[in-house]
Amino acid sequence: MKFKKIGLMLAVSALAITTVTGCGGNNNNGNAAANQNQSQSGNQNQSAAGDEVVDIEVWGTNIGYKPIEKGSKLYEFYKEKLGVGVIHPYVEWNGGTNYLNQLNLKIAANEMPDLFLPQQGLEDSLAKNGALADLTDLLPKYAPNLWNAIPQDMWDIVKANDPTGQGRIYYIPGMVDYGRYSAMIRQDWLDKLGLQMPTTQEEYVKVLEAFRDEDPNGNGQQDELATGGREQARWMDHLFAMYGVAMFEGYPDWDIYDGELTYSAVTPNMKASLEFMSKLYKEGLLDKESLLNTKDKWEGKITSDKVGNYFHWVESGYLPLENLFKNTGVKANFTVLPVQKVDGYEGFYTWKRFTPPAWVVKNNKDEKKLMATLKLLNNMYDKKVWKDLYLGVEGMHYTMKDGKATKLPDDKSTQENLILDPYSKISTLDFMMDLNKSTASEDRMWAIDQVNRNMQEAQKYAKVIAGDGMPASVYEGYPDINNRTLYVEYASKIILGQYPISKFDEFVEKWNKSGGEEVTKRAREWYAKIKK
Ligand SMILES: [Ca+2]
Repeated sequence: MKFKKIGLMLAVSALAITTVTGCGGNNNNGNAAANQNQSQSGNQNQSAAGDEVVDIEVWGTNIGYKPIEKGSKLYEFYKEKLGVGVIHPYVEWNGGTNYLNQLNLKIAANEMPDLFLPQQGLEDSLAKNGALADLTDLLPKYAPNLWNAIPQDMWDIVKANDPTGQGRIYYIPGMVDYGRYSAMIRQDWLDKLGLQMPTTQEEYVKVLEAFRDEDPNGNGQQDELATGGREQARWMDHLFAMYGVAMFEGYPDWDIYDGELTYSAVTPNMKASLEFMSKLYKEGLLDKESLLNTKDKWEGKITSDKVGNYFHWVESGYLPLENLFKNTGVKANFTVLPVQKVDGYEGFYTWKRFTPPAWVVKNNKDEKKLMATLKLLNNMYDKKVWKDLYLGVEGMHYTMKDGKATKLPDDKSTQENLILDPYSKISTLDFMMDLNKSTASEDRMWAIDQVNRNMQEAQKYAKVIAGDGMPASVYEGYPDINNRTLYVEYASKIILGQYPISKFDEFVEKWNKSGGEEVTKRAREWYAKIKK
C-alpha cells in the first residue's frame, strides 16, 4: 500500500505544477482543439483506409474524476494521440480496496478489463490461472517503446518473480530511473552561521549543535530543531544512510551485508546507527517529538522556519520551500546534504527502481483487442507524447494563455480521469526536470531552480540496493516481520533511551526466531535466482 501512496504523491506533485510554456514540444498542445476536429475527419479517413480504431477497456486509479466514455473529449484525445479507443468506467478507488473488490467481481463475471492496474498481488493468482497475457515475446515485438524503456536486468527480475515458475513476464513493472531521496539542509543557515557544508559525521554533529544553539532563524528564541523525523522512526533515513543501512522511506530494506543479502534492520550497521541516534536524541539534536510527529506535524515544523535538516523526496521540495515562504516570508535555501562519512562504513541514499506492477494485459482471445492493447502500450510509452498526456484535453484539463498551457484547477466534476500516465509509471529524471522547468511561472522559479539543482545533486549519493524488486511473497506467513512490528518497538525505545543499545542483540534473536530466519532464507534463494 505504501507504493500506492507514492503513485498518488507523484500525481499530486505533478499536478501542483500549473503552467507550461509554449515552447518546444508544447506547440502541439495549442492546437489540441484543432487536432480534435481534425481527428474526427482523420478517423473517418483512417476507417475508410481500413485502419480501424479498436476500443479497449482500461482500469486503474481514479480518485473521483469522470469516466472516459465512447466519444467523450478524452476518448477522442487518446484516439487521436495513441490510435486506440480507451473506455474507462468509473470505479470508486477508496484506497484501492473498493477498486480491488470491483475488479474481482468483474473478473468473476468473465469480464476482465483489457488492460488494468493490478492490486495487492492479484497479478500472481491471475497469472497462475492463465488469465493474463504472457508478455515475454509480445512486448519486444509489438510494444518496443515500452520494452526498451525498462532495462533488461529489470525484465530479468520480473521473469525471476514469475509466480508460475516458468520465467515468463506477466506484468509491466513501474520504475523510477533516478535516486528520488535525499536529506536537505538549510544552506542559508549554514551561510548565516559561517559554517561549511559538513561531510563527516563529526562535522555534521557540530553543524547540528550550531543549529540548536546559535539561533539561525534569528527570532531570538532557541526554537530550532536541528534534525528529526516522523513516527515509527520513519523519514530520517539520512541518519541510517551514513552507516550503509538500506532504508526506504523509513522502512528497513535488503542489501548485501557480509557478502549476503540481509535485512538491514538486523545488521551491525543498524545497531551503530541507532546508537548514534540515541546520542542525538539525548543531546537535543533530534526533535524530541520525532517518534510522535505525524506527516502534517513534521511538515508544519519545517515550513515554520524551525528545521535545519530533513529527509524526503527531492522532487517535491518546492512544497516546503513555498509553504515556508508563505508562512514566514523567508525564502529558504535547502540543499542536498551529502551522505556523511563514518569510519568503517559505506553510506548511500537508497534507490529502488521497482515500483509495484503498473499494468497487466488480459489473455485476450479477441486478437484485435490484444493487438490494440499492445499498440496502446507502445504508443503511450513513446516519450514524445508524455507532455501531451500530462496536459490532457484543452479546455478540460488545461487552457492556453499567451502561448502558455496552464493546467486548470483540479475539478473532479468536470474533468475526465487521465488514466494513461506513463510519466508517473516510468519516472525519469530528465522528464521530471524538464516538466519542472517548462511549467513554472516566473515567481515560482526560485523554488523550482533549487529543486532541479537538488535532484541532479542527489544522484551522487543514490545506490540501487540488492533487494530491489524482491517480491512481497518472501514474507508470506510472517505478517509481523512484514509489518516491522519488532523493529519499530526496539528502534524507538533505543532512540528514546528507554532501552540500552545492548538490547539490540535481543531484537535480532527474537526477529530470527519469529520468522526472520525463514524470510531471510527465501530472500537469499530469490537473490541467487536473479544473480544466475
Ligand atoms: Ca530561533
